[in-house]
Amino acid sequence: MLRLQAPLPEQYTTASPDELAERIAAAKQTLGERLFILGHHYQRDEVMRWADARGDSFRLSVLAKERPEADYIVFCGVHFMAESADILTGDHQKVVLPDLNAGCSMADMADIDSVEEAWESIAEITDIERVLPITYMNSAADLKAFVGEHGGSVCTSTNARAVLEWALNDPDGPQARQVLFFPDQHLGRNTGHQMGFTEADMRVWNPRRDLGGLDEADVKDATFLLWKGHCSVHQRFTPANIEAFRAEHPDGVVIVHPECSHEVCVLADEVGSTDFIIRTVDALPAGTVVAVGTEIHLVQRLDAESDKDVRSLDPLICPCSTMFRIDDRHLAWTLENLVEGNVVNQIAVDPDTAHWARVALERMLSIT
Ligand code: CIZ
Repeated sequence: MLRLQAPLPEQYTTASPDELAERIAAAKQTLGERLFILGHHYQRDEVMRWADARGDSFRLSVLAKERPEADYIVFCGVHFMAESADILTGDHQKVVLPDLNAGCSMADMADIDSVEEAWESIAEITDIERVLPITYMNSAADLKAFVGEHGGSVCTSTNARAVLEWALNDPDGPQARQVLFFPDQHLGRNTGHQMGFTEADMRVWNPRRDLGGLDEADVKDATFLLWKGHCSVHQRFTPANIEAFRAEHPDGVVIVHPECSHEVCVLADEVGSTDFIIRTVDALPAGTVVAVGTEIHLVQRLDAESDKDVRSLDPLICPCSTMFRIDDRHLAWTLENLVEGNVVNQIAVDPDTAHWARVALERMLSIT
């Protein structure tokens, strides 16, 4: 999706890191309680040092909601995260993304037109009342709204299993026969396996092909229709990375994110969300060598801030290039504009979309 960030004025592009740090500190002090800076786990350190709270996308949005005194929520993350914060916070709060080009390539792999088209195609050949749409938190607000309107739920990488159990197995839940899960096929597949389903119960829906590239029989039979989307960072990790690490560190521990492929997840010692990874590393004995399959800034921070030897599962380093767009220059520009009373890069979700997206988010909260 094209989101155009205007080039920054020269005073920001030419400033030294020290100068930028002084200016950010001064603006932050001037704005005081009116400002709340959120730092996603994948942010670089030069940005993270200014964050009032660190966390994953959902936790940060909830923290913003719990800070009604903050007029400005500066979300150092990516576009869908700022949208979620806008959906959950009060009308008087303005959510700002320091660089509009900080999108999420996975979220962009499912757009509302393709999802509506898929839904109509599925409805032509199955009982659509028994199909439930489930979207990962990492999706645009209009997809969350679609899900809310069609009785489904958002899920995070922490609660995907609970949400899918509710969708398919809970006697008090919707008792769906099938789920359309988007945009990350890997989270859907890994969670399905955890629940005891097999590949035979799953089909990948390719939005670029008629009927998702599937036969009618496949669409009718599959319990999981998994959208053909992926995270460019997590998809890079391979079974060969795990074999190489284990050969060098037989006592080492491998922890990966559920956005990694199923082949990688079955070989890992532990699989879980960013919060899970942080807690798991924390609980290991000091000195343990740990290979982590997630975004490199979180891995490096875990290494720097823990007494474990934490390294990337892929020695070739995997940064999230869109997260990386947020830097101290954009942060300084954003904050100094706020001091002047100019709200730049506000992310505002229209009221109708926000309403239905909130329904899907609240459904998730009521399940988990
Ligand atoms: O939802 C998030 O913040 C992401 C990107 C992953 C996670 O596991 O927390």
